[in-house]
Amino acid sequence: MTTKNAIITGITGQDGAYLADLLLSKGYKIYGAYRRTSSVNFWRLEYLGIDRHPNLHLVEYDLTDLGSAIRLLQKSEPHEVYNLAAQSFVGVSFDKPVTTGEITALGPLNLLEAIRIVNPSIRFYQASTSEMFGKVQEIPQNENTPFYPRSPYGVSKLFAHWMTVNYRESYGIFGSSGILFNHESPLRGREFVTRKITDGVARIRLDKMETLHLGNLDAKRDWGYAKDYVEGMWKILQIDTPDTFVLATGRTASVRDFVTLAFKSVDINVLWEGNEDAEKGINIATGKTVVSVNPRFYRPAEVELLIGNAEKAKQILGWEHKTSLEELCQMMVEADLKRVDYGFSF
Ligand code: NDP
Ligand code: GDR
Repeated sequence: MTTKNAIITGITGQDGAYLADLLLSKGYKIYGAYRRTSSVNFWRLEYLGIDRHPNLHLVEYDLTDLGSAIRLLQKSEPHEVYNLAAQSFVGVSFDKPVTTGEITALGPLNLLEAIRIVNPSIRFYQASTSEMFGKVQEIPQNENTPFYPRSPYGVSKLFAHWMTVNYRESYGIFGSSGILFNHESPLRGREFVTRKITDGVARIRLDKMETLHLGNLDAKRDWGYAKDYVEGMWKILQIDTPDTFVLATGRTASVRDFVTLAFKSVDINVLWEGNEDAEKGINIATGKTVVSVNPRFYRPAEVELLIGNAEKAKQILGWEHKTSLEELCQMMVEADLKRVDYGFSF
């Protein structure tokens, strides 16, 4: 068991909750940094049963304020800082590019500056993303693949990624980045496509909804399980030298594939008809339209294909994903069937 302190920003998000659970099991004292909102948002910590853990201290923090970052470090004296907070929804970043830049690009810089001022020996993890690869330059993507982000979110993350590298090289700060490919779970927000699908499939199975409306079904993603990935985040900060690592499964699937899989897990077989803007998914047994494409969900610029090569993480960290896409999808559908059945709103 460790006696270390760690700060997790974005503690109320999917990864923040799983990482807190992991670090608590290792004996860490956690300072979970969250932003002040009018209603509390700790449902994921409650879901995992850690919201009242004696080693979890929830502290208010404003990502966009340098003074707030400095006070957070002075108060909690961390050995490690995991920066998971971000405006993380790609679609919204097109509508709110400035806000996204302030939070997702400049937020991490405030933390790096605070580390430089308060205690340069603090280890820093930046939540970088496969969205930085954006437009396909090569496949599979690894740490040496050129970046070409396709959204204000991707551009903001790329700024923070290079700042982490720059503070490492300029000031010797232990700043590491995990370039994580999409990772999902029953704790995923419902605005993201996998959870939107598993929630929709559960509602359709339980006759609470007729049709799931989606955007681009052709986009391909490398989807893993969030719980596997937070283990990789921790490993990235435990080695001797700060570095950058891709975490991915090495398998890609389209949104259409994920929909088909999710329906299949509740014994609904889907037949795809039409194409592009007019594509529909039909329940073969009933003839009902269960999926319909709505161009409202298209993005101004799309990332068409992501597939990662996590060989470096395997060699240096001993990290590999453990959960298959089928297991992940099944787990998410089952969790949503229960939630819809019980009438839970999260
Ligand atoms: P979530 O969207 O679930 O969580 C984001 C967190 O950031 C929430 O706790 C949110 O708080 C917090 N946040 C947002 N804006 C602010 C702000 N202005 N000040 C303080 N906190 C803020 O994301 P994930 O858990 O899925 O992802 C964690 C990190 O990893 C993010 O940085 C994301 O961009 C990155 N990432 C995620 C991947 C994935 O597939 N999940 C892949 C690669 C990178 P609140 O609850 O109040 O909204
Ligand atoms: P992404 O995740 O943009 O990859 O970012 P998201 O689940 O939002 O989209 C994945 C793909 O699905 C397509 N899509 C839809 N997406 C949403 N949200 N809703 C729909 O109805 C829909 N229909 C089709 C999208 O166009 C896209 O191609 C996630 C976030 O967690 C980021 O923070 C993280 O950095 C990356 O993953 C890796």
